[in-house]
Amino acid sequence: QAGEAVPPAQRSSWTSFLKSIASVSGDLSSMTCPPFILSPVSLTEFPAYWCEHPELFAAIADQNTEEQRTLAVVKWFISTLKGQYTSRNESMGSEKKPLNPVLGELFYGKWPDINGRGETQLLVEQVSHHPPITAYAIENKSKGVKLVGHNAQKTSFSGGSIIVKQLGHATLTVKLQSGDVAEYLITLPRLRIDGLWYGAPYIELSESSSIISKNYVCSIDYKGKGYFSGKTHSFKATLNPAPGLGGTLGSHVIEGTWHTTSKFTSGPKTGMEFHNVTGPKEEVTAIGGQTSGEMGEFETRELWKLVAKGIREGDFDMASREKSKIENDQRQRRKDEIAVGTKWPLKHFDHVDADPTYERLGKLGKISPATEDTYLFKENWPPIA
Ligand code: CLR
Repeated sequence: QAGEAVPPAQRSSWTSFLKSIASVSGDLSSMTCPPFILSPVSLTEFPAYWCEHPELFAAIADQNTEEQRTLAVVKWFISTLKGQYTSRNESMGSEKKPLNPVLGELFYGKWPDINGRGETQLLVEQVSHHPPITAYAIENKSKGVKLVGHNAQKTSFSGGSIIVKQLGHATLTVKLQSGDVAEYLITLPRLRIDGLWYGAPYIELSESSSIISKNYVCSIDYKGKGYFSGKTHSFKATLNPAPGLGGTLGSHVIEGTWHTTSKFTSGPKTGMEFHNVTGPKEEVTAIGGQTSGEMGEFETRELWKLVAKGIREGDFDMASREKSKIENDQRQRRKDEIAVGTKWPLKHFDHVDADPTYERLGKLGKISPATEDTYLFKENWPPIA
């Protein structure tokens, strides 16, 4: 039945929301939703999903061969998908609409050093509001592993589902003992948000994404119920030596479901387990980026404190009042900037029109578009003045 999972008082507002998304396409972030579907968490916190298995991130540095290192990168990547795409269902009962970050919004965090794996730092900055673009850097300095990326979404509506095309990409770099740096270009899958009719949205991944280095091209295909294995959240990763290479580099195929386990189904390791995320994850510890160790006014949890409180406690009047304050303040800032001819300065990133790494590695995996703009990390970890 339509709106089955929606509180009765919000059903008509849910149906009109569904009607409006069918007609608005492109950017869902600024649409008004009924309260039951609001999440108290801003999108600037989402990059933390990249490292909820810090030991797998660190392990990328501990491999002896390029083949093993590539497998470690793919294993870390696949192991992040459960958090990225199912964790709101687990913690809040369904997918929800995150808070739409303001320009310059910041989020800092870390995962502690346990068992010598080293500390991992996280830094996120909202680098654009219209359209929403989030840039991030994650680094385990003692291991020499770093991920820098940005993402945006383009949404459309099809067959009762929201289709989200992810724009942007990430680059993972590993400092090798030899002094060389291994680079991996990471592209992102397409999302379909199903279950809207019932008011219980959830994500399924579709199409494919890639992980490409100068030695290997890994392409990952995603399917839901009724495809390959008929199981929800299925994937198939195919690793092949980059064009022109071969020799000692082996090929591998891995199949399974990304929210549980997978194994090698072709290649020298056939039959062996590949990834397993049925165990616990490690949530990020948020930290203040100020020299005092406190959170500044643009740091996510400080900025949205009262809105989040309102959503958590069911005080939606307060939530919307506080949200309007933030939005009005933003409008005023943009007006003032226009009046004096300045632009909001980004703290941690520089926008550039082309990314040579993306172009060079993208070519090996024949990914499109052939070129993409990017945000270069200024390497200025907090505390910041
Ligand atoms: C952001 C980047 C992360 C992975 C990720 C997971 C969930 C996605 C989110 C991204 C972007 C925003 C998103 C969200 C799920 C729902 C939400 C698409 C890609 C939209 C804006 C809200 C739709 C509203 C319905 C739930 C009603 O690495």
